[in-house]
Amino acid sequence: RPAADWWRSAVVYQVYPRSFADADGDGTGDLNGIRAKLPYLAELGVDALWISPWYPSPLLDGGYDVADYRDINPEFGTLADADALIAEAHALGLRILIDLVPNHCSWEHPWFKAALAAGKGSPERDLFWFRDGKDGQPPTNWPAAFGGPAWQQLDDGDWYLHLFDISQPDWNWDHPKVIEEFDSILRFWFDRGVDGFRIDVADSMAKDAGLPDVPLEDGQPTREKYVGNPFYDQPGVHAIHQRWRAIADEYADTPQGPRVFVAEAWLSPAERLAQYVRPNELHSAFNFDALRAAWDAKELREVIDHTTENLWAVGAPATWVLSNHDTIRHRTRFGRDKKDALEGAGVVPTDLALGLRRARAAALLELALPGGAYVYQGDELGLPEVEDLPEDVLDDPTWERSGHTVRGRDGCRVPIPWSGSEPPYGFGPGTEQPWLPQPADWSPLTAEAQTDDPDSHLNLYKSALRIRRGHAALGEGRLAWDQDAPEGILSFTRDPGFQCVVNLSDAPVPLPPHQKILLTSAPLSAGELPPDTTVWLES
Ligand code: TEU
Repeated sequence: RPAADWWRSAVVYQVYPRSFADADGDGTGDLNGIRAKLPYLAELGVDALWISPWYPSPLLDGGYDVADYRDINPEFGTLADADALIAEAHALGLRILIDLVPNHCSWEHPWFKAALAAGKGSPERDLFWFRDGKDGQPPTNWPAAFGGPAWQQLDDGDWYLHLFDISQPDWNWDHPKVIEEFDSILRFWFDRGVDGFRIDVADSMAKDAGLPDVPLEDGQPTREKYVGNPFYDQPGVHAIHQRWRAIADEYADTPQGPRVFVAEAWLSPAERLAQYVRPNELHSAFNFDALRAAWDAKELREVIDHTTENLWAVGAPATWVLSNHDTIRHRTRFGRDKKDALEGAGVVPTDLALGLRRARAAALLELALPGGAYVYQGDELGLPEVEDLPEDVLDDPTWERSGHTVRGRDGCRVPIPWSGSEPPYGFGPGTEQPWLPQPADWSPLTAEAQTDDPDSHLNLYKSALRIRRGHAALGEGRLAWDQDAPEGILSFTRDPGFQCVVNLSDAPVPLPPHQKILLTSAPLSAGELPPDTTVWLES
């Protein structure tokens, strides 16, 4: 496939560095841990890695609170380790995307510290959103994503805006110095060889400077991203993306090939998301509608059609996601009742065997759809959400900020089990205590335990990725639905000669006419496709 287009169909593996692999034995994953696992990822068959933030950070939001955009968190390694990682990945044919967090920084960022020190009315404060309150109340009624108001008051009376944690002050993107700083950060990493960026909360940088309140819902400020929301999806955000695209395009004609962006924007419907991937803006955007969809044929088909129609209309590929570091792992979601799928940890009944069966079927669906796909670390091992983490280890700020009503996102961030029969499951050669405890019953889920089992989840991913690479019909392209498929069945063909059938009903269905079975997510019975099973056919 032409290198210039690699991102249109890439399978990208998300690494959450803190929890991936620990080379130095301190219990926290690191860059040298990732380097040691590059051969594993090459063998798995993915095209690229997206590495969640690796910058110096107090880790109050797992690194999405950046204190220095041009260095590596000493807990994770050094710039020299990053250079080596990039070079070694490239040598194995793996591209590297890193995370850009442009909406906010950490309160430990030197420019925020300078703004605090410089005091009310200082030019240093203009780089952020410092305002007077209204009658002792915050300047607006905006809610923070993790709970509480989006404004924090200082002793000198000023309030500063933080759409996320209080430790994450929002940058003022109306200020030229902020704009220029991020131009320079992009060039810094492009010059070091990264292939692109995942843009954190790509719909949030521009704010309505008139600072209007948001509407109330049941007496509380709404958290909805409604059209006209003063801090999400503001028209001004597109000029920023166009500027970044122009910078990426300066690198397009180098032997390394194009540098690319993927937008993280939890924006629905797909008409709104499509604005972010117009030809002079970002290259692709996570499609979270599919992640939020239930295990339901009708709903999934609607999401697939709606997404592809809107993205293709602007020439962008679709980009499928099942899990990431912010959501309940999909094995767990699919093992729950539809209405409870995205509920918090530990509160609803879950059938993990059913969840695993559906996770297998979902993997083959995701990898057969047109466009690119993301695999979150541990998806390939079939890891479930860890729902019973003791309260005293919970680290995600949503736990604290919600007044302990939300258990938070730690359960999908538990360190990866690589080998062995007990924690820390080879998380690192010298690791004694991983930063989050791993369950006692994960030994069958380790990469080592799954390597030699031909029916393992890991080997299903490997087979699917191998077939996907070699098959002309897979990756970028179009699909045609089988309009006669019975209710509960998703069936589509892709040219040349490929068919994918997913049974989301609770009864077996006959297989359509075919030449050869390429892959199934579970054994077939007498020529029939059992419930919660996907098959790839040569048609
Ligand atoms: O997430 C942005 C986001 O809007 C949500 O997924 C968010 O995690 C959720 O509303 C919390 O309940 C991105 C990152 O992926 C996330 O890890 C960061 O915490 C967040 O931005 C702030 O940088």
